[in-house]
Amino acid sequence: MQRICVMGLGYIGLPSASLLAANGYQVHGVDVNHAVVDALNSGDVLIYEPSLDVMVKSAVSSGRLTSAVEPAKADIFILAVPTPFHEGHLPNIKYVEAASRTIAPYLEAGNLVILESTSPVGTTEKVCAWIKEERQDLLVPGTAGNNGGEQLYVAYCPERVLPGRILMELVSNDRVVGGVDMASTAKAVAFYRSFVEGEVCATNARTAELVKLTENSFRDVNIAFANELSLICDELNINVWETIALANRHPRVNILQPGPGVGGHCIAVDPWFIVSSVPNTARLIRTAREVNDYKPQVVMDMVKTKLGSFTAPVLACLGLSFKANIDDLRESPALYIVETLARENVAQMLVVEPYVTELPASLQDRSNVQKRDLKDALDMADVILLLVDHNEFKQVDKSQLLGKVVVDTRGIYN
Ligand code: SAJ
Repeated sequence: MQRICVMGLGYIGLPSASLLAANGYQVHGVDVNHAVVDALNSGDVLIYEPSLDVMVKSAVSSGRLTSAVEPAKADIFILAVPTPFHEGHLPNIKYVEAASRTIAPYLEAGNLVILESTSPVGTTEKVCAWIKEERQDLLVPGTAGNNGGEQLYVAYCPERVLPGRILMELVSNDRVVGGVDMASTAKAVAFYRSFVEGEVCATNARTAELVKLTENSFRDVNIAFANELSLICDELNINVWETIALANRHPRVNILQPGPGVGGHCIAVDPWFIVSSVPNTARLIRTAREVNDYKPQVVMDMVKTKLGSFTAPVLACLGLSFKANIDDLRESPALYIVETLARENVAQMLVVEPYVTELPASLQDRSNVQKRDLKDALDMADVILLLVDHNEFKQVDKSQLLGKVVVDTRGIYN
């Protein structure tokens, strides 16, 4: 039975580890966070993703998934650690470096190392260099001083799954696999073909790295177009939702939806990895980021104008997560807007977020902020700010909005 060591048990590492265990691999998951490891060893999961808890429980109880804070010897090592950015939008790959150096003592000739974390172009080559620094005795592709014998294989294969559909998309999506040399590509392609139903496409590591960044930058640029259009429509006093719906009737036009800004840990981050590599060339990609990052300010200005006509206004804020029907608050423009308005004390604020049991710490101690259920908040509000298009909010009866001022950033009440 082939052994796999997965470094990082977050939104990608953990679903991948449990899926691989279900596919007959012996999987050892590693996380620096003791709480994550302890929870897993008792079959518990600390993040929410549909069906993940069931899959993890079955993998742990079958003995095919173990976890610890230290790696173990394996045939395949998968690095699925975070790649955030530093101040100034510069990529921070220190967790990839730490994971590469941590696995180095466990590596043997013939092993395959796969980087799955979204990374700037050239990172997989750096993984090779870091491993070589730790293990002069290993034949590492792309590094000098190799002394013959069987080599290590190193490849990049980005994850491209959508939160909320991760387990399904890990199997059904096509994958792009790029090795640092052809032997590594071939070995990694064979591995993904063992459990992926989509097509597994072979390329080199640098292309695979750029493909991932390109996908999310493409989406960011397209959302920026919709967000800019919403500003244009506001200025011209035209309904943006109607404009988009009508323009999309053209057979070759498919405009995305404007919103309060772009959130999540991917689309709001990854385009900067391209900009930081080629700052003078990636002008459209940079501008799209700026347009999307500016949108929360526009929403806040609009809300403050509406609140201005009330003496002691009550503001209902619907949604905190970064997108519909999930509990993920990372880089959420909705959360940023609510936090900023609360700090500026613009109104008595009633926050509705059906996907979290408690308000985040940044809002908990504020005397002007309370968590409420949807009906109460709608009844009590003077102004309603719709930030996330959760299904619960879409089902609101329009009669509940009568007499209220509504700022709808997602176009569900128009
Ligand atoms: N958004 C809009 N308007 C739209 C679509 C999205 O404002 O028309 C906003 C959302 O509200 C959210 C943000 O964009 O704040 C991002 O949401 P998303 O659904 O576009 O994407 P993510 O971040 O959940 O997942 C993306 C996916 N990438 C692409 O679709 C190209 C996913 O496939 C990737 O695996 C994931 O990033 C990742 O991990 O990189």
